[in-house]
Amino acid sequence: MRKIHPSEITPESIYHSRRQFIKSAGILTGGALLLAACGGEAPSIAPAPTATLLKPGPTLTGSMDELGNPLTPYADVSGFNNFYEFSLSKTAVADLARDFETSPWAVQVGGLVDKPRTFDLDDLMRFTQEERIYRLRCVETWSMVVPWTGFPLATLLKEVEPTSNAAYVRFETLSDSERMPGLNTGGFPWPYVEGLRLDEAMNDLCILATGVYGKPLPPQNGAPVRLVVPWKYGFKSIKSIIRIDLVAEQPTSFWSAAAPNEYGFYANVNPEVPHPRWSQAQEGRFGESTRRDTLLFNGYAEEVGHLYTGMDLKANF
Ligand SMILES: Nc1nc2c(c(=O)[nH]1)N[C@H]1C(S)=C(S)[C@@H](COP(=O)(O)O)O[C@H]1N2
Ligand SMILES: [Mo]
Repeated sequence: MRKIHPSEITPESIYHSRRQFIKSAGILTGGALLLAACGGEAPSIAPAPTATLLKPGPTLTGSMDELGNPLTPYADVSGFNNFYEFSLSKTAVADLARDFETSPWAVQVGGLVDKPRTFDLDDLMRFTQEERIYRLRCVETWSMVVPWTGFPLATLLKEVEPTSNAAYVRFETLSDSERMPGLNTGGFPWPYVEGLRLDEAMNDLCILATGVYGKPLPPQNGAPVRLVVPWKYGFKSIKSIIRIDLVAEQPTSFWSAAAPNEYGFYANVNPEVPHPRWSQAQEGRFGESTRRDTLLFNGYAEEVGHLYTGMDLKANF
């Protein structure tokens, strides 16, 4: 597989991929002005200032996912972001988050565990970091292919030794209105929280990401550490985590609390379970001008399908 040299991602290619995206976004949303939970504002036509986009580092090794899909350019991955703690505008997040201080950082892990522990950044970086190229599918129907670096969540959970009555994992994002201007946006159930069933959390595909494109995560992508659950809609992949608790009962999540009729706990990517405002049958991949069919579990059915045997996926949306 061929390496992407940093010089290949020039301002010109940024410009072209953006134009291509704007074209496909027009198809996606029908020029929509739907004010959507989980974003849904019409994409801004103005490109983000390229000076704020970090350059990819030299350690990226892969160039496509296991299905042969090329990586979404770094400029898009780091320039088009849902991170409501900073802004509801996807193209404004990178700039607003640029000076977000992520060191020192602490992730407190506790609840129903035998060995509660606080992990600082060095602790997290001591886990063997690996590259995982995953499809990222937002419930708004856009998708990307992203090369993360990180480690399986399971390796961290094993260290704290969940007790036998731990059945779910609850995650929480930092909530500091001095540093995150979007927290002043009223009407949302801050802090951003998420949850997984313990067996989902232990699945090898589920990672804590500390990097993207072979370099540390930029703030807009959830620095210094965020969850990535590639078979679920993007909103499950909670950013900038400060707390992880093992719990007995199914926890709530930010979007379920905000709009329970629209966002369920499971949020598995499924072409046959429409969102009230978006059919999920198809999706728009960044850089592509025609829509493609959505894959069950975002194409990871072989790895995670067994977690849902016998479950009604429409009722448990
Ligand atoms: N704390 C927090 N995590 C979050 C969000 C958010 O607003 N706040 N947005 C989610 C949504 S809707 C998506 S699609 C992904 C986007 O991740 P990306 O910006 O790295 O592509 O982050 C998810 N994690
Ligand atoms: Mo999303």
